[in-house]
Amino acid sequence: MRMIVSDSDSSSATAHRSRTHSPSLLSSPPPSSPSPSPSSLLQPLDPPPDRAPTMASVAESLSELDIAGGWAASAPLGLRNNLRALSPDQVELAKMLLETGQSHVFEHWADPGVDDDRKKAFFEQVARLDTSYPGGLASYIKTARELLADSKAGKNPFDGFKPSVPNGEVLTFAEDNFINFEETGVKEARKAAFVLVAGGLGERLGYNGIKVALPAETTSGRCFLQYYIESILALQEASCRLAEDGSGTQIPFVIMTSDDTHARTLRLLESNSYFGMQPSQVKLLKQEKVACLGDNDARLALDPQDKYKIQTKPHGHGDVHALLYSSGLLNLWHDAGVKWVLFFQDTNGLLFKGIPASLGVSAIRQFHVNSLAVPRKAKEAIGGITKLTHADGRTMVINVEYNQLDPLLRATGHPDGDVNDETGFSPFPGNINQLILELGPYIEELKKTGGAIKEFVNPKYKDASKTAFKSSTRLECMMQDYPKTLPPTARVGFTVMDTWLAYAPVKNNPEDAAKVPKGNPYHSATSGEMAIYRANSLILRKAGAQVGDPVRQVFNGQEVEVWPRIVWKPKWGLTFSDIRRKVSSSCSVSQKSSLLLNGNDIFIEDLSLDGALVINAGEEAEVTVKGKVENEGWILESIDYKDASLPEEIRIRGFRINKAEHLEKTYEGPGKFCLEA
Ligand code: UGB
Repeated sequence: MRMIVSDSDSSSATAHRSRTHSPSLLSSPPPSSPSPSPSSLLQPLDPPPDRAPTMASVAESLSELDIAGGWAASAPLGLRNNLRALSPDQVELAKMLLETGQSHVFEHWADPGVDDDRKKAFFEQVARLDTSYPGGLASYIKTARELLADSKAGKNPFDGFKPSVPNGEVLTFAEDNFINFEETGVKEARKAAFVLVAGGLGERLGYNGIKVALPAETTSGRCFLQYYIESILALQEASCRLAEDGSGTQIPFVIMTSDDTHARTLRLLESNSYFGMQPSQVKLLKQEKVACLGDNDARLALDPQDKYKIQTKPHGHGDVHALLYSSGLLNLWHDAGVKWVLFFQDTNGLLFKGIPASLGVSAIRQFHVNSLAVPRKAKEAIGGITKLTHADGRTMVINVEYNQLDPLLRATGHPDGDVNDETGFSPFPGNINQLILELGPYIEELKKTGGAIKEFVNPKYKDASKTAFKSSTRLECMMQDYPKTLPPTARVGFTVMDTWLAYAPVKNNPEDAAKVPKGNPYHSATSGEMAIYRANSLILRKAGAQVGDPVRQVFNGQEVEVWPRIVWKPKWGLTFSDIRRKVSSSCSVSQKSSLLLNGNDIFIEDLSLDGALVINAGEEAEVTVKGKVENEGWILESIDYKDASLPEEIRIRGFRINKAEHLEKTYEGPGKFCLEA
């Protein structure tokens, strides 16, 4: 199915600049005919025959635009010489650029007849930048000028606000209230939609592919996207099973992509049959980049390789709200009975372990906004959830980004800034950027804002005079800033969970990770994988199993705990109650072991494992596992991340698995089976 949200009539040759946000919205499977891209809004040289303006109408439009005198008289020569070759729309755009102080973009323009294709492409790009930003390019430039002036003046964006530690729901895994919240969360899941923001390239990670294609761990080799989809499907199945009316629901799944990630994300889905999801369940929304700014006057930066092109950079994950709103999906979901929208990021392999309980918190506490959080180490590169109280009495509970928390604290009577307290952690819970929004109030808010999120600018100045930038900058926005415009009546809360359970992102390359201050998390591919083994081992321990203590090993210069490599399909263990039902206290798994559970109804009874065991069970196979399994197992071997003969996804971990020996059993079913070793 193809979804078009922008007004397709606006693709006519004579269309005037639209003031609505019209993103490229692509659904999956890909449309059979090409989507109208914003670039099709302008067709100066070869409009379709039925839309082709006549010579007389062009002349009329141009005279209306007054290209002979007025504004055009003061235009740079490069533009003036080309004016008569431009379409009325292009003239309009040129005028807007001059009015917003951008005449420099035309200064080097060649005479008519030279570089005409590049000039056409220039206007297509300007039209795209104009239509894809709420309020248009002029509004972008105006905001940029204001924010750059604030930045130069060193203005604190939180001026007048005092930070304090807010109250929220703090959960401890496996306690009774955690189990109750999980149960409620699973019931609610059939009324949820999931949104993954995956437009970022992950430059910090130094990986050339898209991050969602990286294996979350290398024991099963399951990539992040597969893990997310299988987890959503597991929730869908469990939730529908509990539905009183017995109705089946398909949980919608949106992925926000960008030009950097779109094609590869689609390819990953298609070449893996959407990892078991119905293609119609998945929608890709592509965010556009925004124009770069070269100086404090918000003069647009031209691409150093192509003077007919404006340099662009990503606008940040905050785009997701405007994209969702303008796509029309939110209303469709609302009409279909969806109540919750869950937002999440691209590389957290523990993500879904915290989802059922936090969705339960949203439902029971009736939170319009629920931010998931973990205890935060001071200076850790995650935002802090903070209560801000203004001198005039206004308050809000909001994420203060990691680079802003320290200056804010110092400016408000905390001379040491962002430091740990006596618990060894920052008093501000760490934002892991998983948000649960209640759909009804979310739609109401977006009707007012169109999904526009308060932006910020972060120029890197050449020197203390703050008059020049080291490189061009741009405006950015963050999805967690959504609550900033909410009224004080909005129910904004958060849920804190144990880090070991819910948060292990993969963001840093090996060299940077190795330099992280001692005691702070590495957030690397190495630590992300080890965190999955640790969480699964700790969960099995909580369920009663005896799981060997970890050993400490160094990979890629990072010292990590190596626990047994226990991995299961999301369907096997969606909640703690599920897992407890499937594992008996008389089983044991030694540190050197690997246990891979590829099935749903696998019951671990009196298993004693010292080696590697793989169990594959079909949908209708119920397998009970008993006895002693001993073999050489799967051994972790250190590798050098600089060894270019190895694949990048292995190098960034610093180890590979040598599958020396294992026992593998497969049960297709239907039926009951017993593996008695
Ligand atoms: N992303 C997009 O989809 N589009 C963009 O334009 C940019 C990013 P980063 P960072 O949980 O660890 C966030 O770069 O700077 C996607 C929070 O702001 O990984 O580490 C991208 O694909 C911070 O408060 O974000 O900071 C990825 O999925 C803290 O919570 C996601 O956005 C931190 O994450 C995040 O991009 C964290």
